[in-house]
Amino acid sequence: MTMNFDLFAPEPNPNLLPFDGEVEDCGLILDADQAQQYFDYFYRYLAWQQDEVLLYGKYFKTARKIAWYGDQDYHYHYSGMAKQAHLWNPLLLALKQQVEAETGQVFNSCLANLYENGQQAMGWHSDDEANLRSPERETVIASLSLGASRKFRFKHKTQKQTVDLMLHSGQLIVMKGQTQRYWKHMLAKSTRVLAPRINLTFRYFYQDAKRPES
Ligand SMILES: O=C(O)CCC(=O)C(=O)O
Repeated sequence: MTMNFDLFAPEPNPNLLPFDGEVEDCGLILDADQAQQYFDYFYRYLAWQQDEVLLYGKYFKTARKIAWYGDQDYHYHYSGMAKQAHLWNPLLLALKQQVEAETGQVFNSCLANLYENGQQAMGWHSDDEANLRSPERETVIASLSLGASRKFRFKHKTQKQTVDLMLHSGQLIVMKGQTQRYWKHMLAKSTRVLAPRINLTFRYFYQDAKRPES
């Protein structure tokens, strides 16, 4: 069964998921002008670079670009790939503080994604790496959209349930509780979307997490 949250003017909703996790839709936390100004600035000034992913034993550069920022120059090594966070850009830091005030959560990093158009997307995955988990604190990821509206989807890992919603410019959702454990998410492709979109995912990164692959 698919639940569809396709409202054009998103209303806050405390939980979009039917079970096994929590995705809070905080609605629009920026008005259209603010969202556009942030979009224009981040599009121009964040340190965008193509991401590299390992698929079936081969490295690929993604079409979408990423930029990673944090309280420190965190390092992340995964399957032979090394990534390093930049120290906060001042405007991104101000927005992080606004998101912290909206959500009551603390974040120490932000992974930004840039999709130039609807052909650029992100496949099914969950953000359940060891560096995002702690026995003391549940994984909370706040995701802020800027620019073109895009379809975002959740799929339960063992049941047939899916949940779809449109993400609009200025809209904030928060993935928390058991969401990363039981659900995957993805950003769908669309031939109709020609405009770019930036997504900011505010996260808490544990630099010293023990990972089996490190
Ligand atoms: O662009 C989006 O909304 C999805 C981003 C995402 O899934 C991620 O950063 O893990």
